Amino acid sequence: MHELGRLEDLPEDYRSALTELNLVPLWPSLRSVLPPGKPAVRTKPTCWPYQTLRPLLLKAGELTPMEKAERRVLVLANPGHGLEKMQASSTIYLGMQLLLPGETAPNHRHTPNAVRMIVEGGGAYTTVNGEKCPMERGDLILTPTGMWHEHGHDGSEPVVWLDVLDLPLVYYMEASYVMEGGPEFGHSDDSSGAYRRGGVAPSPMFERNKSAFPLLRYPWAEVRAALQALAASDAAIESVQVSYINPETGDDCQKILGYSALMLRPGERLQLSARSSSCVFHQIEGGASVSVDNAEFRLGEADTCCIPGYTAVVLENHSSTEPAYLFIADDAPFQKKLGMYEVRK
Ligand code: GTQ
Repeated sequence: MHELGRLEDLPEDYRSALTELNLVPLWPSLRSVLPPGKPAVRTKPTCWPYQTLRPLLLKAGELTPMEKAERRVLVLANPGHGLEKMQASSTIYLGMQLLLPGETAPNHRHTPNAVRMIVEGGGAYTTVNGEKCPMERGDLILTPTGMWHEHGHDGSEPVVWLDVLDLPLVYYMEASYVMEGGPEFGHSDDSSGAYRRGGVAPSPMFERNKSAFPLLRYPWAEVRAALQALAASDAAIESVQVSYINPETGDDCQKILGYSALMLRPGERLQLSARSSSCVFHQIEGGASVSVDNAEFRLGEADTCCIPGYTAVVLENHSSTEPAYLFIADDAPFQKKLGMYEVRK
């Protein structure tokens, strides 16, 4: 590739004339916006061990009352983007949220899509457009774009969950905003009860559910059982992995970020090809290592890490007796919609 002309090569008065007219020469910056072969990624492989952040999150519970926080969250920020950007990758936002017994986080809705992966505690719930979704360890609860949601806690221990949002992307689009309040919802569905069994879907009076988000809560007990059944049904399967889907359409459960759960069998080592999507691994049960070229993270329970796109990953379960369960979030659905998703073998 040719070396291109630099800004300094241009006469000062020419550069000022351009600036005056809001004009910029492309060639000095062409290689940085279109680098050869592979994009420049700011996202750095980064790990947030739960045991190190937990005391600081609980301390936030003492320092900042709910009225002063609305959402009491410590953001898992990627240093490659600058911590003030509050993003784990170019598209993914991660936050650890704390709710103490008796507290509530007020009803609101916003344009970014959110999900919650419950990390610890019991007795809390999120109410999404009137559907009360109990929060138990490992459950995934959707709060999709535009749906009202509030959090409450009737239990006796602090509750912590991992928020995953497409906020960086929506903010970049200049489309991020929130509305407070919300209407009264009367009848409350139980979507995770309605879609309990794979292969069948509710069809009252021969009618199927046409809502964009028919299922809002994916209980960990069901997902774990699905992984175990999958492992048992096919011992030769390449990876024991399930996607969180819209059960009416089979599509990803949200439009921008995708979610899956993976079981590493005892002693299993899994090589994941480099994919264009950035991703997040959160350890639900057991332990696993997540290795890339220049980093290795040993995840224990509730630890979270993020990995940039275009990066091959090796996952390994170092236990010879216990399975390891990982929750994975990535921006593959978004990239697929744009026609930019790649897997590099
Ligand atoms: O719980 O609604 O981590 O609105 C960031 C923004 C959580 C929430 C976050 C939010 C929420």
